[in-house]
Amino acid sequence: MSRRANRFQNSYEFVGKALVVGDSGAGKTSLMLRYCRNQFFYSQPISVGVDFAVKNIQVDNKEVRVQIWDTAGQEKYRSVVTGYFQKAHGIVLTYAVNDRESFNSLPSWIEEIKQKAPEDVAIVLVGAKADIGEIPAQSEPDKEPRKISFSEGKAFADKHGIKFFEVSSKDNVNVDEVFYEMAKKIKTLLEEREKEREKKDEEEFDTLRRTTRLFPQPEKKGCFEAFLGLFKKKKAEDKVNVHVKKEKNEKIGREARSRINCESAVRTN
Ligand SMILES: Nc1nc2c(ncn2[C@@H]2O[C@H](COP(=O)(O)OP(=O)(O)OP(=O)(O)O)[C@@H](O)[C@H]2O)c(=O)[nH]1
Ligand SMILES: [Mg+2]
Repeated sequence: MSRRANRFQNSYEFVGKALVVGDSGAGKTSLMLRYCRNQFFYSQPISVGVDFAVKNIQVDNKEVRVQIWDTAGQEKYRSVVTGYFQKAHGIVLTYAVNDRESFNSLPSWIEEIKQKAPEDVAIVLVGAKADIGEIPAQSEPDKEPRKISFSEGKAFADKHGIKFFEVSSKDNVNVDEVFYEMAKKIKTLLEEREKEREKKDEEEFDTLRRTTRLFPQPEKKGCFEAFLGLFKKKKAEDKVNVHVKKEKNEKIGREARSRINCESAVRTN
């Protein structure tokens, strides 16, 4: 997933996976739908599994292809959802500003992320439904009023050293900003990993060079560099092939999940 892919004829240069997580009803699906399809539904069905959309996001003149995974927030899906953490490059942790319980759950989400996601995973905290005020709007009289202030959300984010946005999927406020920030963080993370990988490849090549007479010695400059280049290219191609295969499998999985989603329950609140 984390390969630069432009040299293999794709337009994007970085590929990453961002999960949108948080309690049920926090506004995850609405956030993704607003961002990916510019849609909003007052009555959004409860998610029953995991679904994803893909967006190419331009960061510093580079294309970052982000797979955005919308997860189910209900407790019964928790272990399925956290099972995806290991492969995540980014996590959009979501609570609703009018739902204290979803805010109180944040420490346990952070704990799970620490335990199951990669150490360098990028996290963005989102306070969703920012359009809801202390007095519910006339159009949504059944909605709980706002319970968590901006400063309370910000204090939590600062304490954990993560970036914070209040967003409204309904009014399309700060939605693009969340995913742009995520793409930026994913790009940095992938660049760091790429550097790390190149260093390892060179070390591996060096070990091979020292242990076999087939490889040229560094004194033979041009020849040595050509061999090192070929070695790196082969390793990169191997990884891209794995990536292409994975995307294919994920597409098949997505079609199956879409069928399941058609049977999803309708929210009752
Ligand atoms: N006023 C307002 N309502 C919102 C906003 N975002 C989501 N909602 C509403 O909140 C409810 C829950 O939103 P969802 O996006 O389904 O929440 P979810 O986090 O995906 O929930 P699960 O799928 O159960 O995990 C829906 O009725 C949405 O219409 C928002 O920005 N403003
Ligand atoms: Mg949902």
